[in-house]
Amino acid sequence: AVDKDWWRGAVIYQIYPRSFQDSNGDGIGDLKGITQRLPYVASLGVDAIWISPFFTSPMEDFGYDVSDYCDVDPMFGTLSDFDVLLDTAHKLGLKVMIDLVLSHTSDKHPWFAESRASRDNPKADWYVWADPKPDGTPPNNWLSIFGGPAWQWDGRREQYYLHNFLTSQPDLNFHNPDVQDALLDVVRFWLDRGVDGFRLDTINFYFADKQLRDNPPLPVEMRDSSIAPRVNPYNHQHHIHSKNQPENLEFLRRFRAVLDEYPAATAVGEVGDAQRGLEIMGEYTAGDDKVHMCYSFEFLSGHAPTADRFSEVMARVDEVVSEGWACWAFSNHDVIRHASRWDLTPAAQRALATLMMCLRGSICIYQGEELGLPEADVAFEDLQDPYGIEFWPEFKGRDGCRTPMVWENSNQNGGFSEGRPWLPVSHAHLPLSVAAQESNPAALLHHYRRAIAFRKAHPSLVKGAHSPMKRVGTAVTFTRSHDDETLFCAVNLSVDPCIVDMPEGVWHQVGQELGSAGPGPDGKLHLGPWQPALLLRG
Ligand code: TEU
Ligand code: CA
Repeated sequence: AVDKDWWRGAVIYQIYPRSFQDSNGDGIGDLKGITQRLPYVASLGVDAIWISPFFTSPMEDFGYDVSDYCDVDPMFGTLSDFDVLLDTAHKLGLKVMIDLVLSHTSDKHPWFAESRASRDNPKADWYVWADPKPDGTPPNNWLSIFGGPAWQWDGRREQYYLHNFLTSQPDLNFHNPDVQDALLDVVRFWLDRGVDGFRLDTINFYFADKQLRDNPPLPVEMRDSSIAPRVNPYNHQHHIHSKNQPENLEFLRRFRAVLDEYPAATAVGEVGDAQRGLEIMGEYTAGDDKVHMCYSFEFLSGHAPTADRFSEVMARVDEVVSEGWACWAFSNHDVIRHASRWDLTPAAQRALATLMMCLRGSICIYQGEELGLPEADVAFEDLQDPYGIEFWPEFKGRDGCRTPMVWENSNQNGGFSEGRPWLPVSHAHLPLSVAAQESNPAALLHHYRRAIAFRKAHPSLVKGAHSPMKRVGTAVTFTRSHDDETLFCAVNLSVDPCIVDMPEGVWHQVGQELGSAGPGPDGKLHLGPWQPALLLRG
C-alpha cells in the first residue's frame, strides 16, 4: 500500500538543475546529468528530491520564468529524459517533487502574448492589467521584489501589467477562474506523468487585491535594517494588498482537491513573508485541505543560529502552526549558503545538521550543503543573476549559492562538466568535493548521512510530537515522542561548553555516532563545544 503520509517529516534534497551535473558538455546541468547522480542522492538516505524548474523558459530568472509548463526546456533535455529520471528515482526509493511557478509566467508564454495583444481577446483578463493614473503613472505604489515599481507599461494595450518579480515575469490574474482551471490542468499533467508532489513557488503571491489599493509604508520597527534601501525599497512597504489575499485559501482548496485524486501526492508551498511567514504557514497548512507543508524562511536569514533564535522560532510555531506542518531549510538557491552566512566552523555545521534532523517538520537540504560548501565568490564579469547585476555591489545576487556541484577534485570543473560551466566552479569548493569527502571518514558528508539515518531510525523524530523547545545556557533542549518512543535532544549551539540537567526518569544515551554526550559522574550532561546529547527513554 502507498504511504499517503510519506511527506511528514521527510528529508527532501533540493537540486538546482543548471548546476548539478552536465551530461553533454555544454556547461549547463541537465536532466540526464541528474539521473546519473541519483545513486549518490539515494546514498544520503533522503526520501525525496525537489528539482528547481526545468520547464521551457527564456531563462531570464533561470527557469522561474516559464513559457511552457508542460514541456522540458531543450537545454535540460526532453520529456522522455524526465520519464527516465522519474523511473530511476522511484527504483532507488526516491520520491520526485517538481517546482511549479504558478504565480507568474514568462512574458514569452503564449498566454501573455495573447493577453497583451488587445483589451478584448479571450485571454485579455488572464494577467493583472490596469489603466494608468490620469498623469500616466502606474495604477498604485506597489513595488517589485527585484527593484522598482511592480508595474510595467505596455504600449499596445496602453495599460500597465503587474509583476511582483522581474518585468519579464507578469503575474497571472487568479481572480479569473479560467486561469485557475488552466493551472490545475498543469498540475494534473505532471501528476499523470507520475510525480509525487510539488514545491509551489511564492504561493502567497497568487492573488492581488481586486481594487489594487496602495500599500502603506512598513512601520519602521518592522523593517530589516540590514537591507540597503537602494537594494530593496520593497522592504519599506507593507505588502498587505499585493499578496496574502483571503481568496488564496479557496484556490489552495481547489488545488488540494486535485492532489487528493492521486494516491500520495503532496505539496510544499513557499511562503516568503518577513512579518507573517509563520502565521501564513499556520493558515495554509491547517485542516488537511490546502497545502501539506509550508516552506519557511525563518532559518534562511542572517539571524545567527543561537539557542535563543531556535527557541523563539519554535515557540512561535507552537503558537500559530499547531495544527499544520513546517518545512525547514538552512540554505537554498536564493540565499547565501549557511556555512558562510552564519560563519560556521565544521563542528558548528555538524551540530546544526544534527539539530535539523531532530526538528519537527519536514527538512530540505540544498545541494552541496552536505559538503559544507561556503558561498562562492563570483566576479562581477561572471555574474548571471539579473537581481545581482542590478544591485552590485551592495547586493551580490544569488550566483554565489548557484555555482556547480563539486563531484571530484581531480579537474578544474570538479567533474560537473567537460565544457565551460555557466558559472565558474569555485576553487575553494574543490577540496570539499564528494570524492574527497567519501574517502575521509571525518568529513561532513558522512555526518549528514549518519544524522539522516538517525532521524529515519526514530519515528518520534520523523512524525512525533515535541515538547516546547527550551534554552538552557547556550543549548536548546526538547523531547520528541511517538507511540512508546520518547527521545530527549539537547544541542549546544556554541563553542562554549554548557551543562544541562538530565531529564526526569530513566534514559539511555544514543547517537554516539553523532558525537552525543552521556551523563557525567555528577549525573548531568556536560556538552562540549557544539555537542549534542541524545537520550532515549527507558
Ligand atoms: O523566490 C521567492 C522569494 O520571495 C525569494 O525570491 C527571495 O525574496 C529572492 O530570491 C531574494 O533573495 C522564488 C524563487 O525561489 C526564486 O528563485 C525566484 O526568483 C522567485 O520566486 C520568482 O519566481
Ligand atoms: Ca548540459
